[in-house]
Amino acid sequence: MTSRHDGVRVLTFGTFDVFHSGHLRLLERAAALGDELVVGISSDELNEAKKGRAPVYALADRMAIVRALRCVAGVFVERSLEAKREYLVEQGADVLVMGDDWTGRFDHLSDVCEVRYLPRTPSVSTTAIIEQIRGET
Ligand code: C2G
Repeated sequence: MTSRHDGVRVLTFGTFDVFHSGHLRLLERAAALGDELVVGISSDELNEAKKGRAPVYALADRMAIVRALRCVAGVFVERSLEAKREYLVEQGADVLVMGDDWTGRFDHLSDVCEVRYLPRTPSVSTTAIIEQIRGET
């Protein structure tokens, strides 16, 4: 995606591993805040650093799933949590949307664009799904 665009561009970030309804609801609500939604998908290395385990689905598959959604205009790779400012500028973001588990963490970027936190969907998570499949719950 380039930064040349009309209308309000919304950006969000995440791993979106073992894609589930909580991910979908977050993306649909983010998309509704503007005209197009662009999603930064965490690299396998970044996910490992964030969550202490490799993702179940590799980056190319996670990107293909998110890119295919009707509410998503485009995707790019997020390689570093600290590079948010660069990504927002590069992508021409008007709004940054994050789940409310990140509340306050990105307020310092509000000079670049509007920063919004949306409530997470309760009772669904990739970790819980993995544990359930393993028979641990
Ligand atoms: N999410 C949600 N409800 C859930 C689970 C996840 O709304 N039950 C949201 C998260 O808040 C996040 C998005 O779905 O906004 C993607 O979730 P993750 O893949 O867990 O993303 P995360 O590891 O928080 O990555 O730069 C920041 C990160 O890359 C965010």
